[in-house]
Amino acid sequence: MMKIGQAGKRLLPMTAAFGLLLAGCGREDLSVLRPQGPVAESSYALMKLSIAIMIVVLLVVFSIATYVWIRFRRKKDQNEIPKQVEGSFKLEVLWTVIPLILVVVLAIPTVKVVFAAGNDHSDDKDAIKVKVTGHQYWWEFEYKDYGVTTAQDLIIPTGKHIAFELSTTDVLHSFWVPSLAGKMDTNPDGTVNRFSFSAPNEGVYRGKCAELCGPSHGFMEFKVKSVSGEAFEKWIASMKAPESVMPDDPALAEKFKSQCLSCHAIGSMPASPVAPSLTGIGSREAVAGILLNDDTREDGAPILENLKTWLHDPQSVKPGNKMPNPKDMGLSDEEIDGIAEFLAGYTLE
Ligand code: HEC
Ligand SMILES: [Cu+2]
Repeated sequence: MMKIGQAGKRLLPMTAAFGLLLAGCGREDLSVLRPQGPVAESSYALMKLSIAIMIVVLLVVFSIATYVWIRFRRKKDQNEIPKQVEGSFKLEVLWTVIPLILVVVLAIPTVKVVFAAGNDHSDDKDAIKVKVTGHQYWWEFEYKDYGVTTAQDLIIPTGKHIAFELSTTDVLHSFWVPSLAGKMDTNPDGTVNRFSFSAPNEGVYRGKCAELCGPSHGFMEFKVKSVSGEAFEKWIASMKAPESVMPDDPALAEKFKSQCLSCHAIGSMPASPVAPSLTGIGSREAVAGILLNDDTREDGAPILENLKTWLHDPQSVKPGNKMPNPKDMGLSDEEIDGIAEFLAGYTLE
C-alpha cells in the first residue's frame, strides 16, 4: 500500500500543475471571474450564490458523515450486529424539503437574471445599435444609425446600452466578451440574434469567437474599446468624414488600389462584404484582431512590425483565412513594406 507521505509527494506536482492551469484561465480580461459590466456581474452573482449553496451543503453533509463514521465505529470486541433501522419519516421529509428550499432560493434570482438578459434594447432610443457580422476569421461592426462600418475593434461609449444584432456570412460563430456578457451565436440560417451589454468603465476588453468555426477559430479575436461619450462622437465623426488617403508614391498607390482595394474598403468607399475595412487601421488595438499593437507587452509588437508580419504571409498568422498572399499578387518585398508603412501611418484624428 502507498504510504500517505508517498501519496502526498505524487499529488504535489499534480496539484501545482492544476493550480497553474487554473491561473492561466484568469489571464487578462478573458475571464468571467472579473466582471466589468452589469450583465457579466449578474451572471457572476449567480455563480457565487450557487457555489456558496454548494459549499454549505458539502460542509453539512461531510460533517454529519464524519460524525457518524467516528461515533458509530465498530468497537473492540463488538461482535453483535447493531439494531437495524429501516426508513424514517422525519428524516425523509427533512432531506426532501431542504434541497427543495435550496433549489427555490437558486431559481428565483436565476429566472430574474435570465429575463433581464432577454432585454436586447433593440427599441431603446438611447441605445447604440451595432450590427455584428461574423466572418471566417474576423468581426465586422456596423453602426447603422451613423453609417459607419469597422472591423476588429468595437468602439463603444461608456455606460450606454449597446443593442447588438448578430449574423454571419458563412458558418456558425459565437460572439463572446467574457468580462462584459455571456455568449451569443451568429446563425448561418439567416436568422438574427439580439442581445445587449454595457461597459460602465473606460477600457479595452478582449473578445473571442466561442464556436469552433475552422482552422483559425482560435485566432478569431476582437477588442471592445469603451471610451467616453465625447471620444465616441469624435471617433464616429472621423470615421464618417475620412480623408482620402493613399500611399505617396504613385506607383505604390496604383498597386494598393488595384490589388488591395478590390477586396478592402477605405475612407468613403462603400463597406466591403469580403474583407475588413482598413479605415484608420493605424489606430487599432491589433492587426487582424490577433497581433497586438503594443510593444510594451511581451505578447505585443509595434504596429508596423505586425502589419509586415501579416502582409508578408497572412496564412502563417491565421491558417485558412481568405486573404491571398500579397507576394502571389505580384508585390515585391519592398512594395509590401511600403504598404505596411502607409497603413501604420493611416490613423484617425
Ligand atoms: C481576396 C480579397 C483580399 C485581397 C485582394 C486583399 N485582402 Fe487583405 N484581407 C482580406 C481578408 C478576408 C482579411 C481578413 C483575414 C482574417 O482576419 O481572417 C484581410 C485582412 C487584412 C488586414 C488586417 C485587417 C485588420 O482588420 O486588422 C490587412 C492590413 C490587409 N488585409 C491588407 C491588405 C493589403 C495591403 C492588400 C493588398 C496587397 C490586401 N489586404 C489584399 C482579403 C483580401
Ligand atoms: Cu468563429
